[in-house]
Amino acid sequence: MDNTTPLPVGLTKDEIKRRVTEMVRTVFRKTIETASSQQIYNALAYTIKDYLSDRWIATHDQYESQDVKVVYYLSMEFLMGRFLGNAVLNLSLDETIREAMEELGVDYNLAEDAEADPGLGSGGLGRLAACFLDSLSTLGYPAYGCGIRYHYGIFEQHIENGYQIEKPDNWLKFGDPWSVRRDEYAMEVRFGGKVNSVKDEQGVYHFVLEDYHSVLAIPYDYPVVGYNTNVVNTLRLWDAEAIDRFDLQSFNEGNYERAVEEQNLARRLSEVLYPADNTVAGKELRLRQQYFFISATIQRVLMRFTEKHKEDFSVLPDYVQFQLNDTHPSLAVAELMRILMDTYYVSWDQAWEITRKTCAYTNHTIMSEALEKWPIELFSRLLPRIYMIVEEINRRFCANLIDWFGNDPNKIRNMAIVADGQVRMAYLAIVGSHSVNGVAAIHSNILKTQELRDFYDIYPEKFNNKTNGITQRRWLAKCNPGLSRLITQNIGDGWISNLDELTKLKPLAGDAGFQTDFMRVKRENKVLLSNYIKQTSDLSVDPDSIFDIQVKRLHEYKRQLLNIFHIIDLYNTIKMNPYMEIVPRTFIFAAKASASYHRAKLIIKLINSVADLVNNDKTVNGRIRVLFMENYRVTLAEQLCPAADVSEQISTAGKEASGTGNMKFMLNGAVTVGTLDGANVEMLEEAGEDNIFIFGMTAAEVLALTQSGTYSPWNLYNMDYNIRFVLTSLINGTLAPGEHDLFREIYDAMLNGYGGARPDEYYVLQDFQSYKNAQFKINNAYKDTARWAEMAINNVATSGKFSSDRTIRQYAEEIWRIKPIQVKL
Ligand code: NTF
Repeated sequence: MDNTTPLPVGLTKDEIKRRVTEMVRTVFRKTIETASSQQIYNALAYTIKDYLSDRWIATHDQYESQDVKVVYYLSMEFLMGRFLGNAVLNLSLDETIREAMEELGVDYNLAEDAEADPGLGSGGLGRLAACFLDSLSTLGYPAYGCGIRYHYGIFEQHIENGYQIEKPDNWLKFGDPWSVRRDEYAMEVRFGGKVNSVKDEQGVYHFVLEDYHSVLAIPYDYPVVGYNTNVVNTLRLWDAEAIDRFDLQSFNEGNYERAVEEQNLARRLSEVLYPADNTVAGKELRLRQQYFFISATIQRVLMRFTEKHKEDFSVLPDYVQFQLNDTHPSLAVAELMRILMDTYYVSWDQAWEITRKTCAYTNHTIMSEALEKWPIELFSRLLPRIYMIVEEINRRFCANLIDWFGNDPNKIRNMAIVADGQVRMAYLAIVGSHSVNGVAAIHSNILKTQELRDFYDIYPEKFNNKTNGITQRRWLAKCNPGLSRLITQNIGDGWISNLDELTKLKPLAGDAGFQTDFMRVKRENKVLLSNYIKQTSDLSVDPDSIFDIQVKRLHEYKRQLLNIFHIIDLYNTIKMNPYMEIVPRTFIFAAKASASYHRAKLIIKLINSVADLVNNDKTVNGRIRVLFMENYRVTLAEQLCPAADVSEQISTAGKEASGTGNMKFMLNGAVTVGTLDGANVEMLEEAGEDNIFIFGMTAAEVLALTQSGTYSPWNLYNMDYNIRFVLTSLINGTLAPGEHDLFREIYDAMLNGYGGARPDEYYVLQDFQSYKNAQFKINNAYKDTARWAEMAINNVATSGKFSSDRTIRQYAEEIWRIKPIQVKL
């Protein structure tokens, strides 16, 4: 870097005022007084982006000059949340901006609120990717996030008459101030066609694709600012356009529609995110999207590599690592092979060795509905050359299997990458990678001993665990200023870059003064949430009640049903003992259901029906309140986490790979009620059993019960009066006056099985009593305020392990083998 041109290091209050005023004037032709919040927000965003550009450029200069190894985190989803607040926090500009805005007479909160929340992900997998990017930059690791610039993110959820209604999420409506469009790096991506072989001058045959159609991939780069560092990495999202924007000939012939057809076809590629989580839709467009961003990314990476290292691909793994975020980017394995062989004439064996050293795969779920398999017909039609390569990978792999296991046709058929008319993407990823990891200890063990056991047998060295984490910058420093301040006052602010420092809070957990401060902050956060609820849904909730929160995707395995059944049971109990004393509780739900997931949508309706019943019943008299908040998204999670007393993490043991919401609530001082599932297991290890409410079957018990084939919900129904009462209320009109059969499907699913599924597949009834006991203990524990405060503080104090900084360091050291850089300005 040329150090004769000094780079600006600080952005002063006056400079911010000047730039924002100027921007509003030149871009929107407004004065500060007349500009809308939206316009102020845009001006601020441009100002900050402008300011961080020097660091962004310096970071890339550093990559170049040091010729460092870079990790490319390949993901169909990046659920980033709003940019402005995070960038401002990480650049330590928060106070300066607030002051500047105040002096300009601008309401900064309104301006911040004008930013759209880009929902380019559907749940945990996409949010994890976003936390990882924050940690990568903060720790100074050279990295790109690579994905798709969907024009529409996950749908906006409205609740009408208790039902989920989906509306398109046009997050780009007011512009996209954080991105930089990089036409100079546009890539051509080819679909369809047929494969031919042609002889080169040396008489060697090579495969070429003919009669294909192409799409142009255009990268939009977004800055990822690290905390307290000059490192700014890049999130590169590819957008699709037609190669010939306009078919001029058709246009001249008067065929206007033909002329724009190409463009429309191309644009569909990056139009919308498939909003499914833990399921696959199996749509052709989805496979196109996958190849689109993978091909563009890998072409570009190899192009950059050859600029430096010519065609010495043997060292590619020393400079490039691809991390496959679940199976969605598995095509990377075949695409890298294709380019190495077809473009650079690398031999199969060498290309294969390079590919396996360069790729690594993370598994995020064992739900069988989420296993990606593509029909051969579709795959080979859309990607004929890629299909050839996958077939050859498979042929060689199956030949090896015979060496390993002898000729065992069942084994081979079970493990083959191509079998039963389908391409199995997980197996392609495993075979083509040097690392396969799960996302929590229990999950990684299940992969080794059950789901991927055959692969573990042949590749034990590949398997490893990387327990998920979350970034404390967004999930504490930014979203919970009250608690952040309190912590910093007591132990300093080292926790923002080293979360383990929170253990310094341990001695304070029993300190009466600190407990009082802690509970005061919690109450303030609950008041803030109550006000927001009042504003948005006109419901009054009592900030002195227990805030009991379950927010996550709506999925049967996550068992929102268990929660709502317990609420129905509590309601029944109050009805029978009208003077019963319980600590008032506010049960809050928020969740999006996949648009085509009928059962999940019915559960949303059920929650809302229970809310109607409970909230309007005079006997209940406010002791319990139930609330379904619409349109769950990052921004809403940021408001909910600080205000939670109880965090519901109640999936059927063995089903939730890790969970990350569980960590956010722990970090913000909620006490968890949870099963021994996913990262809850490790939360228990960290917090100790006195500070968490564990209930229900273990994963081993679930497995044993399933295998025994003896589970009988009818027995529970007959033996347990409360269960009978809850289930009966589903079909006797209590919950759906005039629509008796509305929830019969759920009743049937519980007792008889519905649509081919086992009765009560997720053991809601089996765990019911144990859950109820845990809830009863919570009620009693909360009465002892000092004890409760101690538990909550202990949770914060022991949450250090769950920083994504720890996770990323492990990926970097154990899988990617990359080193941090330092960027000087
Ligand atoms: C999710 N998986 C898991 O369901 C969560 O338990 C986990 O915390 C996150 O991944 C992040 O690892 C998925 O969203 C998917 F797509 F794999 F199903």
